[in-house]
Amino acid sequence: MKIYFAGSIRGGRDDADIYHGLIMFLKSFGQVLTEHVGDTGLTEIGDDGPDDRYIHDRDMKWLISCDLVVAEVSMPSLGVGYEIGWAKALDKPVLCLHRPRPGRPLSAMISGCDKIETRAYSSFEEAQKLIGAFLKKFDNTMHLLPG
Ligand code: 6K6
Repeated sequence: MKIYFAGSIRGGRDDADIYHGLIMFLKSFGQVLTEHVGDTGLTEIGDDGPDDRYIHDRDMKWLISCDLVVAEVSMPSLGVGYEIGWAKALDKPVLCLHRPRPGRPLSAMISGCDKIETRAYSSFEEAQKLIGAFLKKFDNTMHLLPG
């Protein structure tokens, strides 16, 4: 199973540790195409990596080839919103995880879309359970996995 994980980069890296943990968990179910999103050394400024067109075109190829998308959307990010919109248009299953915060409601364009599964969580264990339940619906080999 090819999993596309989306999380904020230039939108801010405050949640990088959370992305890292979620990606490690997702890797027990399949290939995470976007493992770099959980790189805790990556800042929103970046350095001398590939140029923006390269990043966009490579990520779009991964998005087109993936089986499903898991996004952590607590930190608003234009890139993550763009990826979710494309994933929906491409008919990919999408799970959006967010940690509700007073005064910071999730965009209505995410929470109001009936084709996007949006779930609130407050602990890592809760996020793991939500991911497990989501993947179970789309991966008929999951019963072969440990745990
Ligand atoms: C490093 C630091 C700044 O820029 C970089 C390299 N950029 C990216 N590398 C890989 N994926 C990227 C990069 N920029 C955006 N993305 C994709 O968009 C990822 O798949 C993320 O899910 C999403 C983040 O978008 P922004 O708008 O928060 O950057």
